[in-house]
Amino acid sequence: MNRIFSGVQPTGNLHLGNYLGAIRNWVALQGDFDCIFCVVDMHAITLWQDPKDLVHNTREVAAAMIASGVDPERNIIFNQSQVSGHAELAWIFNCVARVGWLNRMTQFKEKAGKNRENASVGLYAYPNLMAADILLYKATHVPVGEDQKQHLELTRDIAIKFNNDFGVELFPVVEPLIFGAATRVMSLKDGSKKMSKSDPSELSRITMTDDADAIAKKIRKARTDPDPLPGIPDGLDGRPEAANLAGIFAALSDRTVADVLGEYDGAPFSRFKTDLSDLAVAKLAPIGDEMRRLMADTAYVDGLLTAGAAKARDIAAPILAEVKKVVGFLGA
Ligand code: AQP
Repeated sequence: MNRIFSGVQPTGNLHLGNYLGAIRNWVALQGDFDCIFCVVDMHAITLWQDPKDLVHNTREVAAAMIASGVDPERNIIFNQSQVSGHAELAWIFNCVARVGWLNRMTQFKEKAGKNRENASVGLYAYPNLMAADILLYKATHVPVGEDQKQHLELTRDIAIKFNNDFGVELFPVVEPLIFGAATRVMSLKDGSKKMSKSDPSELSRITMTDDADAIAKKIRKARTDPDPLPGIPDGLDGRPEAANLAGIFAALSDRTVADVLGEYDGAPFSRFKTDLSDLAVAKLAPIGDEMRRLMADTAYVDGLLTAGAAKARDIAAPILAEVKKVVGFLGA
């Protein structure tokens, strides 16, 4: 069976983009793939994290996965730092990837901002660790949102270069799985920016733990333009905020954007937003409630992550041993 690896960073404010772009798709894929889902805490510390928050947020991501329907019995769920193979393989990949490749990564440029000299080395090498996460398990498919496409191309480049350099066929060339009506959910306050955990405006994102009132308020206050909704997707050209809300509606209702627009052709945003808000509450509030229930049982969540890590280590160990032998590390 083909294997999936995917992860979410425990950096707080888990939002609708993380849900629609990643976690919800994982639920759809389980059963068809051998799945490994990871709370990537080592990625999180590439930007400063308060240690207490990191523990809380690690549990919260695990709870979000389970509450969304990822089955911890059928799939492996664990946090990255419990499996040291990620760091070991990342070091080898630091020596395979080229500085020029990393210099082209747009996420580093965005996250480091103007103060690039002061960014952590970890933030710069982040894509190498991501390649290690995936290839440590010889995963063949990676479900992600649009924003991770460039990093996945780098993972493919690293796998190909490693195989070429050492004259082996060790790593698979991974395929991204980017699907659903909302592969790039945008900020509710600015349709040109992706919805993100680090946006200073709470109103820019719907979080997975927002209650019904918060969801309704954020949708009501979401930025729109003065025109009514168009009847076909072409009518969304040049209207990023309208396109975003229509995409969210389609994704949450498992319909196409064309279908949704067919229903709301010419409707004012006031009516559309009321219906979107009811839909979002119906889909997200039960997940939020279940997350809160799971978060109250930290022993259960922690036990599950530790058990998942043991299973992940069992898969990773022979692959890492094979890599070390190929590289020429004595004792492997
Ligand atoms: N806006 C989005 N739309 C669709 N998918 C998204 N993802 C993130 N934002 C969107 C997908 O969620 C998964 C986990 O992302 P992550 O937590 O590892 O990192 P991120 O992309 O850095 O998340 P944020 O929210 O954008 O955080 P900040 O603010 O720190 O930059 C990935 O599959 C990602 O594609």
